Amino acid sequence: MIRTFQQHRLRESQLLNGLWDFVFDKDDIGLSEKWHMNFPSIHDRIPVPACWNNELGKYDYEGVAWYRTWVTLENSRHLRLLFHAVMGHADVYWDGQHLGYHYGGFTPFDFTIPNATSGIHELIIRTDSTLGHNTLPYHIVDWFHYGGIIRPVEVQHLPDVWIENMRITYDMTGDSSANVRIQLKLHSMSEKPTEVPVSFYRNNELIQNDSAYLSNKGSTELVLEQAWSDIQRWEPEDPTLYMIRAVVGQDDRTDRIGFRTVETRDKKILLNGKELYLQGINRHEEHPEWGFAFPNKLMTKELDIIRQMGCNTVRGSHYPQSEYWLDLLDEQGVLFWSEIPIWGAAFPAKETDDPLFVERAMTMMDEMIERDFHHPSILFWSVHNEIDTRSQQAYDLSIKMTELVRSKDQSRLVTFATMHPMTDICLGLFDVIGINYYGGWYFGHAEFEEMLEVFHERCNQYGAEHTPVLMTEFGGAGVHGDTGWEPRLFSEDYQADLLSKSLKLFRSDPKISGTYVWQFADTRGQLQSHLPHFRDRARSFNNKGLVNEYRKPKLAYRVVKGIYTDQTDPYDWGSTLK
Ligand code: ADA
Repeated sequence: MIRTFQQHRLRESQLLNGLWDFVFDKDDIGLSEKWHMNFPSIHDRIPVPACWNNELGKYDYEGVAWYRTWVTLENSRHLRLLFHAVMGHADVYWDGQHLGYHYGGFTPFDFTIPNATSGIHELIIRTDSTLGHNTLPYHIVDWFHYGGIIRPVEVQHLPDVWIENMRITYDMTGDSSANVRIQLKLHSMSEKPTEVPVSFYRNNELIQNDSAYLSNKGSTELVLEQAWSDIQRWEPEDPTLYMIRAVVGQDDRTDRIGFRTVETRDKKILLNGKELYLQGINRHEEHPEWGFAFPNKLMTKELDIIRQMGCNTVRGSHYPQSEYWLDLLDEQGVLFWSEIPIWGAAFPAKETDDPLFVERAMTMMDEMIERDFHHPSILFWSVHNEIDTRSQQAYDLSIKMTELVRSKDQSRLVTFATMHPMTDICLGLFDVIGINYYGGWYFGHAEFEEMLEVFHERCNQYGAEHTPVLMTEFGGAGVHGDTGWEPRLFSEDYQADLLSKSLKLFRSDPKISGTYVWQFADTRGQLQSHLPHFRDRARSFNNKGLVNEYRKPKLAYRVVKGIYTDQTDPYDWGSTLK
């Protein structure tokens, strides 16, 4: 399942999950040898979706790899090939023909093939996971450089007229009323002009019948505007959702929305007009056995663990996470911070204005918003993490990114995470400011107080005196199982103590609207024996998780749970002891 609900009832779809032929192209000779027409006869087989690094003998390969599978069609059909996520560069070939190229990693892309003939078709993908100076993320980054087709590949069968896009927007006009707008983008692959019936449904109830006329191979847009007066809002404690379905001739599409407002006032974030205090964690969608191809089953358990510890929010560090995950958050009323992988701690300012990098960043942001626009759980679009926001280049990039986000979506808050809270020049550009600061880890804990004082003053100077502030990263490493009588660095005890003190400090600052502990689970780091980066990461993991990489709790989990749930007994976690 890609979503927790069925998006199409009429449109047929086949998932190409399974074993694909696979070969590394270490010397990058595949293009000149035309592997898209002559796939090497000696090859491996590898699961899709998956990261190749989790297979034996392939752990640290970064580079070009080729995949092949076959698609059999009983009859001639129009097809849509939908790639939910391929790491890095992807070139797609259908029966030897180049269908197109996509750069990215965590967002979907697609190709349509009108009148694909019946029979067996060869589908080949050339991927390249190499990170460099203008990739997202930058090549020096604190997570493992996984490669591969990490999310499903779908073959959809399209009728002549199909729904290319559905966009639902609304303006709340009262507590339980809204003006709703459903916009359809339709496309025809027919040789003849066509008229098709169109119906709209809300939770399976017909709300409008209409029709659309399309010229031969033409496109059109159709808009339905209605005033609804019986709405229940999406609230964290009662996350009411509405299924909106459009049926156009023989095609259909369902999406799901929730009605809510989000705004800021005097340093506060208001959801449905009520003040929010955010209690959160940072979550990488990563696991040592699956890499980024995170299984749905584990997401359910992960969310249970996160909710049980009293979180009402998750920061999706540092890239667009699975749609399935976002669906779960929508259903359970957990708020989400979503971002693209501009990870800047080691990203020199002078490289952040590389035109190719900027173009890729804008495209990825655009694709993320397009994909996730309807999720009520998403409150924040974050445009970058820890870039050098003391520089003019970062300022210019922030302007471009915030303009893009605001032009696409005014129903959410635009934000970023700064690692330079005392010297940042971009503070005035955002709706919300996130601070990443590692007092007690990379420097003394006492520095938090001084930092916050200088930072709050700086907000006044930079026109951010009313902007809400979140502590988006803080914490320290605790190696699972390392406990003792003294709070040594890297012990569970030190980590728990540090988080407890930090949380108490932030929670007593009325100018801070919430906290995201770094991080939920330990994650693989990118350590290489010949490179200097991240040498303090024991076991080649970032050990700042509240749970280890297999989601086993550390002392810090119980301590943070105690604070977030206001419980005196943080060990009360559903024991079955009689
Ligand atoms: C940064 C970064 C995280 C992680 C963290 C750390 O703030 O955003 O991805 O690398 O530091 O553990 O140092």
